[in-house]
Amino acid sequence: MSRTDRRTAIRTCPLCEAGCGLELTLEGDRVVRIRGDREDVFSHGFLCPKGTTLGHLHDDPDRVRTPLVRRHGELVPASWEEAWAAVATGLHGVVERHGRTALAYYAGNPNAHNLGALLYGRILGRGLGTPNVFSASTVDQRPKEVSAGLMFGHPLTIPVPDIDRTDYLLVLGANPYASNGSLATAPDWPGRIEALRARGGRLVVVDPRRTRTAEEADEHLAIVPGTDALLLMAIVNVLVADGLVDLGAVADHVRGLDVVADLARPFTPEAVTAVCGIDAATIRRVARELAAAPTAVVYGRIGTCTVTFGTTTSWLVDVVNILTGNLDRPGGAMFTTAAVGAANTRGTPGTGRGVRLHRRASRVRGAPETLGELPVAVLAEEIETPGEGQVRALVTVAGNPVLSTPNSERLDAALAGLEFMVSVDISVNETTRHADVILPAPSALQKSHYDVPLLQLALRNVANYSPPVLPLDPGQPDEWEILVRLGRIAAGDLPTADPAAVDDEIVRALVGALVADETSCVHGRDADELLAVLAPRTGPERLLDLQLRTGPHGDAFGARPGGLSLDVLVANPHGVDLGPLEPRLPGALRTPSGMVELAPDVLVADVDRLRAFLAERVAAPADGLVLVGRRDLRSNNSWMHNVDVLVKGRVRCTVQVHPDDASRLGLADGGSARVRSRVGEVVAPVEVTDAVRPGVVSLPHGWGHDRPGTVLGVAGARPGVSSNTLTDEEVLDPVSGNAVLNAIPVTVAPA
Ligand SMILES: Nc1nc2c(c(=O)[nH]1)N[C@H]1C(S)=C(S)[C@@H](COP(=O)(O)OP(=O)(O)OC[C@H]3O[C@@H](n4cnc5c(=O)[nH]c(N)nc54)[C@H](O)[C@@H]3O)O[C@H]1N2
Ligand SMILES: Nc1nc2c(c(=O)[nH]1)N[C@H]1C(S)=C(S)[C@@H](COP(=O)(O)OP(=O)(O)OC[C@H]3O[C@@H](n4cnc5c(=O)[nH]c(N)nc54)[C@H](O)[C@@H]3O)O[C@H]1N2
Ligand code: SF4
Ligand SMILES: [Mo]
Repeated sequence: MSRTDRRTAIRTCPLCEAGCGLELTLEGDRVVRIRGDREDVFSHGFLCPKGTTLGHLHDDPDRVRTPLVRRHGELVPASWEEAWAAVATGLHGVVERHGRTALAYYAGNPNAHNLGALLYGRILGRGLGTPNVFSASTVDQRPKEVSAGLMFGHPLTIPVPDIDRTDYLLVLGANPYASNGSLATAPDWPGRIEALRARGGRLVVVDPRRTRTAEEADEHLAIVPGTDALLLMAIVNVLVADGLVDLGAVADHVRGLDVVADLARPFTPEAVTAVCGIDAATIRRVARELAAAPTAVVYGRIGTCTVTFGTTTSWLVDVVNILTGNLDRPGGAMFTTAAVGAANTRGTPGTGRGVRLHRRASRVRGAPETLGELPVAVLAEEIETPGEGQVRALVTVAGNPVLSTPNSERLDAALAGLEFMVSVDISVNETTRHADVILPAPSALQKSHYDVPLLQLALRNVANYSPPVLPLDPGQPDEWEILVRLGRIAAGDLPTADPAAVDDEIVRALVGALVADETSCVHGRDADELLAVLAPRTGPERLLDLQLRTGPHGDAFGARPGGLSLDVLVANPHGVDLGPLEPRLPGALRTPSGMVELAPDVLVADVDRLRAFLAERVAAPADGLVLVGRRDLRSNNSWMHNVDVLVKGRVRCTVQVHPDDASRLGLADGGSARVRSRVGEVVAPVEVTDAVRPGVVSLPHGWGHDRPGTVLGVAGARPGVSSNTLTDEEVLDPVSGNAVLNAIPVTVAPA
């Protein structure tokens, strides 16, 4: 191929929440180079090693390119017609035999980065019509969504740390040097942290491991896993006791301060110190530093969510931000004004319906519903346990729960007992090997992109659209078309259900609702006139254009000249910068009271459990080992281990053990250890390192690629073990139903 066939494409990376701009060089349909897009308005050329592998993912010979249908026990290639017919037979059969409650749905993490799934996933959910809805959210951020929903009125109204302007950043349970940040969208967290330190700001990291982020910090507090709620309560206690509470500009919009002050009273630094492993003087000092800094912000992530006090900890993060006057001000915790999709930019500013929780419970264990879903930790028992409502068929979309959910061996076995399973995915992996039909999604390069949810949590107001880089393969439906047709078939339609017709109905209904909505910028306009403006676009592009135009930065279909539309984004492939975050209270609130709820009842009630936990731990100090997770820059949950350039080199799936523990247990660096928990055991290579706190061992998740029936040549050669063989499905954060994936009691011995 000659150089004249070379072309450049600009595209946002869909692999993690950072959303870096990429510049791809292609020869024909082959990607020959990927660099950071220096002109991207947000990432300015930053990228990580994963971002350079979109071409590898596309070219991966193991990527599923034609539908696979199970015949005589084997998954074999089939035509789309055959696959859809098999889906219809499978789903309709289960519904006829057992009713709709026998269906279940699991949506995995890449849905959050997938425009088609974001805009049309609801059609699938509605079509299935089952209460058994599960997602990766309940092994991840559900506690934060619940606490934010209760405090601010919507689960995605999550305040984000304004790290570009803050003077003091307290990070708990996050390692953005590996993860590139989460629920706080910004490319180049490392660069932003270095800029914070260069301007004289202070970084304090709370983590049982001395992570890369902790190494960059002014101070690292190696906390005992699972005890962050106690640490934060003690900080609240000091703020109150020392008279340091100052709500600042938001004071008139906050209620419940007295309740919180009261709740924190027993949690003095002296009371919690032995349990958290952080000395009382340090806790006092950090509390005072937070109050004294010109601006400061507390930020917590996975290590504060996937623990038994996940929701309470997530709540306390924002309580501290509020008590120190840092909510809704530059340098503190702020609310994004997203161009698309944000509930806090629709309806009546300052008030709304809020969130309701625990409206129903799971059939077998009675675990709580939150935000329309059940905890994925109950999925296996719902499949195994006979009776009315037993799950007999499962639909997975972009998920690998066999590696990503607690006691995954139990789920692995349960999936084998389903009557029917269909997966929309790109691989035959640990989960999809159980499917009766695999419907292949196009590769990321064949799809358009807009980060609908993640740009609602961006540290700057930006909008960035990417068209597909490569065309779809002949006969290959787009991912949104797959989801819509699957949804219609699940609802009872023929296998030939037409996604385009459903798409037309959706857009007509949305436009109709907008022109009827008194709070919308197109209220009273003629629906047909707006539909004519959106034509001839269809699919995700049309819906995105509609949302852009009617969003807070939109052109309101001509009424606000200069505003956003999809044409504007297409003309600006490096993104549109809409400026720094600005104070948004009280307008961003959607609580029924119109106030920030500092002391929501369900969280106040959970403090009893925290008090009991403290008393129990003081009376009987925990002395065994506990397991925590970790992430690596070159790995992405469970699904990028088939990319050779990422997994080559040193083995990353090791169990990290502190030297004191290693010598006590007779473990040698490079040797092998058997790690056991209540639910299972694994044997993994030992890495002796003082980066973990004594008493803590660490194993990353997403590995364990040696199961029969998977088609992952590279990953299978370096399988590693799954940490979720050890995590316990019976322990949940009772408020959010989130799984507990950290602070798992284990024993470790030489293998
Ligand atoms: N022990 C422990 N467990 C954890 C965590 C932890 O920290 N510790 N972290 C948790 C977190 S935060 C998360 S988000 C979950 C993730 O849990 P999951 O979402 O269940 O797992 P992933 O590994 O993200 O798997 C993604 C799946 O999507 C497929 N895929 C990739 N791209 C596409 C696409 O474009 N379309 C379609 N249809 N499919 C695609 C992949 O092949 C893979 O099967 O894991 C959780 N599990
Ligand atoms: N390279 C890479 N990037 C990713 C991902 C990936 O798999 N690889 N996954 C993406 C996803 S889905 C997500 S959700 C984000 C997650 O983003 P982060 O939350 O930044 O993820 P981790 O790197 O797992 O950091 C969690 C930290 O919590 C610590 N920890 C464990 N238990 C506790 C505890 O009880 N208390 C405290 N204070 N700390 C604790 C762990 O030691 C670990 O350092 O990353 C995203 N980005
Ligand atoms: S940091 Fe995330 S978004 Fe940026 S290149 Fe890496 S994987 Fe892609
Ligand atoms: Mo996640």
